[in-house]
Amino acid sequence: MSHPQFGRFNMERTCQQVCNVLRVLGFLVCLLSAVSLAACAGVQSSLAPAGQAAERIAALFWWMTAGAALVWLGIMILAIYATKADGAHRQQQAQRIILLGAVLPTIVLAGLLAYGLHLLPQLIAPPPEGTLRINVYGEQWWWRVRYEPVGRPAFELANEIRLPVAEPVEFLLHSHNVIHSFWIPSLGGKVDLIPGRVNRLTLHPTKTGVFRGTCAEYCGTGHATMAFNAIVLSREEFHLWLAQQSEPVRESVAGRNVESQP
Ligand SMILES: [Cu+2]
Repeated sequence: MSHPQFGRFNMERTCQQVCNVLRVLGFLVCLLSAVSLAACAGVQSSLAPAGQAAERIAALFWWMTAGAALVWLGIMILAIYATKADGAHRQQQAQRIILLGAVLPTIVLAGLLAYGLHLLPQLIAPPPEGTLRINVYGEQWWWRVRYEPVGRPAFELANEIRLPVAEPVEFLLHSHNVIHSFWIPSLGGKVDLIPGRVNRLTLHPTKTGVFRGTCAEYCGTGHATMAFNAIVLSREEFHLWLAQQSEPVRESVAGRNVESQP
């Protein structure tokens, strides 16, 4: 049987240890948050959204972060409360702690699940009729991008995709070799390119600019360099560029422009 003084001493020491651990954890959380927030900007960040899908995914990320922080804070408060439990009421306090420790995470996680499920139909909704379609082929290890404008000759780009702002674009994703994954973090989520089938992804840019896309599935020795630029232009600039790309090629010979047949 422990001495009352000895028992109180242990409790105070435990409280002190918990407070010290919380201080260290608080410092680490602040440090990690500062480092993480510094990495939120840039041309390849899903936390600097420039597209409708990316905005929804970023919102989900921040709600999940807030939910995790709330659960962590609640559990820490309950842990401190537990160390201060009075012996006479320990049984009653233990029941409260168990109840709150089960209820709080359940409510927070259920809310996050409902929010995530609510976003799903918006993220995979098919595009409206007449949406611009761009074929993307995953090569080893580069991206072949093929435009097929209606009533005009098709043309291809390498490691570059041009898009209009404020318009949905549907990507048809092909692969004839291995599995790749098409991802422009600033514009939306990722979708795999799987040999033998054509996957679809709809993106809707909301800002002009140059964003970086990448392959998000290890596909061989050149995987790390399999990146591309997604250039989002104003509608006028994009449609002018599209019309120019479909024009016959002009070659400069001895200072003269010579038009070749398409
Ligand atoms: Cu790849």
